[in-house]
Amino acid sequence: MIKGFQSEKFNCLFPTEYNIFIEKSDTEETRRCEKTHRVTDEKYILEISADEIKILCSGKKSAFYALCDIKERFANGKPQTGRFVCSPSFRIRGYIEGFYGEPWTFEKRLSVMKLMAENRMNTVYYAPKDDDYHRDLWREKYPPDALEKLAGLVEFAGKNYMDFHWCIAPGLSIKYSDENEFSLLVEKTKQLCSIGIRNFGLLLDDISSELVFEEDKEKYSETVNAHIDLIERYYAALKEIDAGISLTVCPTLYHGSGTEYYISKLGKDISPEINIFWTGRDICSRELTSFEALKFIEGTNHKPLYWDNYPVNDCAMFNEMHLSPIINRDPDLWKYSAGIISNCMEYAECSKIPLITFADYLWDSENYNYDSSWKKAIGQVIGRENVESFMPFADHLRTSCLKDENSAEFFAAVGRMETEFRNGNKSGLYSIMRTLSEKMNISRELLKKDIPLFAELSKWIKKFNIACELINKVIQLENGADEKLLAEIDSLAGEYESNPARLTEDINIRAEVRKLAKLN
Ligand code: LTM
Repeated sequence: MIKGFQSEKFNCLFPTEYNIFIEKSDTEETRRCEKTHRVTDEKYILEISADEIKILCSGKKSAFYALCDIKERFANGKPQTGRFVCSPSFRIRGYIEGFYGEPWTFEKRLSVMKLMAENRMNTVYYAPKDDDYHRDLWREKYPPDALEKLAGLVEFAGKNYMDFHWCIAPGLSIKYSDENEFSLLVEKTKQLCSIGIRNFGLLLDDISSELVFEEDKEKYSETVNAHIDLIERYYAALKEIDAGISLTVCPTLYHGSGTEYYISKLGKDISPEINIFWTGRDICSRELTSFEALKFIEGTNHKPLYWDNYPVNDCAMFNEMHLSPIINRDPDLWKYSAGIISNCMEYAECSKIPLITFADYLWDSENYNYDSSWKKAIGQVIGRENVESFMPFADHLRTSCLKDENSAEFFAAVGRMETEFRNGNKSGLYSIMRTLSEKMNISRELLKKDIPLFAELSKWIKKFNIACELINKVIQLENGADEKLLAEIDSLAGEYESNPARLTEDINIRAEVRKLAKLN
């Protein structure tokens, strides 16, 4: 047990055995990042000895990051001693509430933002598809109570060193050539400016790629011309409100190579400072490579700002739970992109796990280890003491655009059982099955705990519970396969198969049971 003082701001215990000093120094040493050739206010240096930690940093943001880093080092016991120079790989590191489905509550938003800031993300985009005032009712101003909530988010973001970007998506109904429509867009934007927002997004994704109104066809002839005109006029209007305002756009074609006609023309014709969202080769991209980023730059004269559609699980993916760590993003991608913004799931607690791994990758992409980052992330969300027990369940929540195969640990055990089966070693086979079942049942017990993550996972937990009961029954086959037992197994298999939540799928339960019954 480490003696210490509780820090409310960091929600952790800083051990009193250590003296922690912060030295403010705004010099080349604390501001220049050698790797990225950037001058940054996010760099810090830690000098850790057996009883003392000295933080060298240029300001409050880097001091905050340093303390968050120290908190994590203490979570692993006594921190390693030495001098650590820490600075980020990617400049823009963040997430977007950009999914279809129930938008997060205010409390969930604060909770995700706090945790992501502590993991050194610096950006949050607000763009829930089902916030009516963001998309369907884009012309209408927020009612006072909703505006007050947004103001609360903006203030919280500022206190946590996060840049808050508010996005508007008028593309479902806007008449591009109508001046009155443009005035409504600017008026709405001014409402958001009034609560301190200085970063905006203009999202034109998931709309018709053809012009709808005759007046627009006449004026612009091609969709891309209407979009360039809207983006440039909007950017000019923003700059008139405040020269410091930033703009990000999401084009209608937001995936591919970046050399297609629409995106290439759009990129080359809009101001170079405007960030362009890009999801990569596909809508949900298995990989993001530096080569592809270079192609995008060649096509558009912009570095892509990745809207990374992981862990989002909306629309056709709604039965999948995307808990895996982020993988397959090139280690040197920071050189060729403006940053990465991860699109979240409507499940805020669940999103935290992959988001923390994104944060780790974005901070130090060359040294990112997805497995250790994943375990750390799970520990931060459910408590380190619960990580091991959670794993047999988490093993089944890994199918996504990143990888097809689920249940790696489970299938490794099945593989070992098959070997025993081929060798006719019945007791060896059942011994492996019992170990597997014990682990699954430990997970099952853990999942009964009152932890917010588990409430969100109820749909998948229900199915996992059936799997646990199923394996508990299958184990009984060791003592003989009577009709009653076989019928019970059959009924549980039916229940399991008809449950649409995605867990382990590629297993023919009945065929496996028939094989086992023959062993007797
Ligand atoms: O990806 C983009 C730019 N737009 C939408 C997202 O809002 C949605 O969450 C994802 C995943 O379904 N796909 C999209 O096309």
